[in-house]
Amino acid sequence: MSGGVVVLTGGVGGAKLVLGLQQVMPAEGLTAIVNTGDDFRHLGLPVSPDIDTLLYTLSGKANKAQGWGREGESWSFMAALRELGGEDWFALGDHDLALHVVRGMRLARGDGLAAITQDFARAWGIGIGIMPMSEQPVATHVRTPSGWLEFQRYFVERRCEPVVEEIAFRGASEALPAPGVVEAIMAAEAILIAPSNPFLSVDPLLAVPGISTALQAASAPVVAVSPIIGGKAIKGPTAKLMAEMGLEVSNAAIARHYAGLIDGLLIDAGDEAPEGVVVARTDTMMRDDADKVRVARAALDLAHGLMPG
Ligand code: FO1
Repeated sequence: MSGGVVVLTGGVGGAKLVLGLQQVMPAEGLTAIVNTGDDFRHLGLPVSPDIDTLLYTLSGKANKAQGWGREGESWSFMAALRELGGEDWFALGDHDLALHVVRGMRLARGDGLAAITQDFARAWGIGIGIMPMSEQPVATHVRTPSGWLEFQRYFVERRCEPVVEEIAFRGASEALPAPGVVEAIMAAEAILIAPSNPFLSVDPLLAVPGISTALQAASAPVVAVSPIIGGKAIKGPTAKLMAEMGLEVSNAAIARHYAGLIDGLLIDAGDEAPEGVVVARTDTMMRDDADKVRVARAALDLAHGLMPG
């Protein structure tokens, strides 16, 4: 594809699709635009979980069982931190720590998150484009019965147990798309939305005005991979969140959520097709690499089928 493929992604599920895409198409034709709504400063360090999960996944460094962080991680820093009474609810492995320290140092001297991320990707032999959605801060917060929580406090410290009544992306309306993001969207021949949590990992991207405007103006078909299989979400709080927001946990609800944005929806072979959107089916469960390749191919095929002319 001359115009290339752009994939909007966040979280572990999204990284799996990007890994599949990386195996079925040339690296220079693929650009991942990554959610930064989960980013936060922890112990004075800038942590970008969805960018880091993607870097680890695409470079083969990821702890696959855990979903986040690195394989073969060591925990000396955390042990020393605990001795000193430091906050230990958010686990920073020794190798992971280096990423945050270097990112912090470069941000402090004025480098942009996009350039830093691209340098990390190239240092680890990743050929595809990896772009943060924005270089300005966007912070996902959830409103619970006991008040607003910043995302990592909800997701990690509270293990997603509080009921979510509202979700907000603080800073999104002032945030600009990161350098290259709009150009990649406008030049794309296909735009994919990974099976990430639509409410927590995709919506922050769509909340950046310049990104949603570009997506509406783009000529490329937009295809989403549903995060729901058989009325359940595979990982994370998607299904719980949908139930708490009064949404049925179904592809119809996903299609409604993305209405006006998507032209196609890839759903699991066993699920029924929602109204009003072109669907394709495959086994969308991604366990091993063959699964990821299958789902990536099916998403690209659906996008191809929706291209004009
Ligand atoms: N998730 C956890 O459940 N517990 C952790 O201690 C934890 C630490 C962590 C450190 C770095 C990083 O990049 C991700 C980390 N995550 C942890 C996962 C993270 O909360 C999620 O990957 C995203 O924010 C949601 O997709």
